[in-house]
Amino acid sequence: MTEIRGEILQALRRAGDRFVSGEELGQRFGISRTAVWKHIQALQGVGYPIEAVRNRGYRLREEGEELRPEAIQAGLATSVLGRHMTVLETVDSTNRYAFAEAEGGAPEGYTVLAERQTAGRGRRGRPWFSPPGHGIWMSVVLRPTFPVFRAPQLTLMAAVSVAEAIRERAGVSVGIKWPNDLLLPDGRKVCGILSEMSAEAEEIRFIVLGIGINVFGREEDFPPELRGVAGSLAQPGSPISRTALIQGLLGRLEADYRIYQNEGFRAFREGWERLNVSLGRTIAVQTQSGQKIGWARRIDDDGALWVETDEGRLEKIISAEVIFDPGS
Ligand code: BT5
Repeated sequence: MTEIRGEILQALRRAGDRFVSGEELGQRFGISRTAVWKHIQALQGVGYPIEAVRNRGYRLREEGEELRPEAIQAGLATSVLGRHMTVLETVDSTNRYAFAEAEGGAPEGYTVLAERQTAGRGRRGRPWFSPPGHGIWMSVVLRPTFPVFRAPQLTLMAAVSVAEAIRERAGVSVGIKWPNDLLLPDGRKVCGILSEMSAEAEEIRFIVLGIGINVFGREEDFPPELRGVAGSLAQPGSPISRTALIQGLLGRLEADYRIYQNEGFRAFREGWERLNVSLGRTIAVQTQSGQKIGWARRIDDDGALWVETDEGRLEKIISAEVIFDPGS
């Protein structure tokens, strides 16, 4: 989002229910009314619900709100997750921030959100594109009592929780690509999950569960390397409130995390299978010991992916990158 577009958005947010005229905005930012209108159209294009009324000006509907802890907590049906919360304007990475806070003793459920990350991270040092106001960049501190080997399954559980919350609160059916991607129906990635752990021997000290969801944003708002690869939830005309989505997410995560602690991934396998878009396809998996091509057969109670190779051998994959339809 260009600097000025962000400023216009902020001005509309501050105006609340009031209409702000194109003239007033133009004067404030030293641009013409036509230029204001172009910026408004661009904001509408990424999904911000802005009303434009002749002779009155522009008004942002409630769903375009900025993130505020009090507003999020007011509608939160959790007892632990999100009860302690920090919302930052800018941070390098909410995962990095939450990790440091957890090391300093932050309690279970402590949640960090940022409007913008300057060094959002994915797995294996990959970057996560997190422009201001466009998404939900969130990290939650968990202090589970289960053993270290079960940590990767938590990411799979979280994928189910997040997918369900997105369906409930944003009305979008996303699919799960093993292990940690959520995809729009057309295959573009709309969410990534990164859990990072601090452990001593077999004991988990804490896990930071990081969730990145693109809410607003058009194709051209993504950097070239992500165009056609990444997508957002909001469409012009069907507003999504990030506050409501965060409330839904935390509610789901808390309920599912409880079940997971008692019953393990087994309790989520069916839900995962229903939402998954990985099984039954030819995939390439990039593991630490090289690339394997095969047919994704099933997922087991431990969350491992079973792949049948050309020679008919079944291989169990615990951690890898999955590439769909290799060679096509
Ligand atoms: C992930 O990694 O998908 C995990 C991303 C987790 C991000 C959250 S945001 C809050 C918290 N704080 C953080 O610093 N991180 C977490 P991975 O599977 O490695 O995928 C990374 C790849 O996804 C990149 O190499 C790009 O190809 C692609 N990518 C980057 N930004 C994207 C975006 N905004 N939308 C869709 N795809 C993106």
